Amino acid sequence: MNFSHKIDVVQNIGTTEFNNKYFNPQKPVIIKGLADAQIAGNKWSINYFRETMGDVQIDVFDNGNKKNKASAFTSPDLKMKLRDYLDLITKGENSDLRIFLFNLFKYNPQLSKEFPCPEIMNGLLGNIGYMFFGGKGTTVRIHYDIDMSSVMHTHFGGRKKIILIPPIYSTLLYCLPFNTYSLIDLDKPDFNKYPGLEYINGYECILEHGDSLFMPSGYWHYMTYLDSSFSVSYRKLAPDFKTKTEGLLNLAVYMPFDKLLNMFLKDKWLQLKERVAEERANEIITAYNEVASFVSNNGMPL
Ligand SMILES: O=C(O)CCC(=O)C(=O)O
Repeated sequence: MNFSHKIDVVQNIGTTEFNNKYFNPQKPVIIKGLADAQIAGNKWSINYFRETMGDVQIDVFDNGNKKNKASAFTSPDLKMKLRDYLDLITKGENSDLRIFLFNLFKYNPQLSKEFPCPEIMNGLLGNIGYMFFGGKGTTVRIHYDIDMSSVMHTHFGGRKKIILIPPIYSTLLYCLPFNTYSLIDLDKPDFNKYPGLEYINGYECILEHGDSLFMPSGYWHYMTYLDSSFSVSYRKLAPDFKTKTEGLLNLAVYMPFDKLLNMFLKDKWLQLKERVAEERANEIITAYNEVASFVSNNGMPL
């Protein structure tokens, strides 16, 4: 595993340059202080949400719930007021509780004025900002976004570590068939069980308050909240027809099919998917080693 590749970092960027250098070629980029030009950059903090939105009832997901780890369909574990959740994650201890894909803007449309969709991400999906909260130490399991949209992920109130891996490594990351996630744990990689991980290349970065990461369509991400903090994601459809279609198929065909088989076969379905993921990775490793051994014995074929 090598995550030492560096993501380009820019201070500000116009739409033409962003499209030419990052969106169209689907290359990640960090935009420093993107939120600072908006009201949110100065105003948004955990305290701000506690004071202004504390009474909103929210769904909370518990990473400690093993059942969720093995399922694509993360269902909420708890319901509570936002104020109580924010109190819990700011007690100073590590926490497993997070808020996921929450459309807070629906409860308070003023928020979308304080942090509107960045102009460079304007498009069909541009007016929905999803919020994510996590306590210090909370991780977000490695996955890529099921709808295959590209994402501008802006962070507030602390630091978040993100490992980003290009889609070409999906098989070596043991992507479960019909799903967009993997059961590997990048904090404790098991190279005996998952030898394909040795071959993975990716990027690692830390976002600070106001920074945004552009994640191209299909990029795998593994996130760790280094501080109790929160993020907003704005999405844009992938630039090419093939990736858009893949997103549609994921949502309309693969996800419902997987849900059905999960319902009937339960653990057996997951075991079968794990086996297929391992077989697929082993095939690639074998082919790679065959080529490497040929080149080392015979030199490069000309
Ligand atoms: O920040 C989080 O909790 C998850 C964010 C995420 O996975 C996404 O924006 O696609």
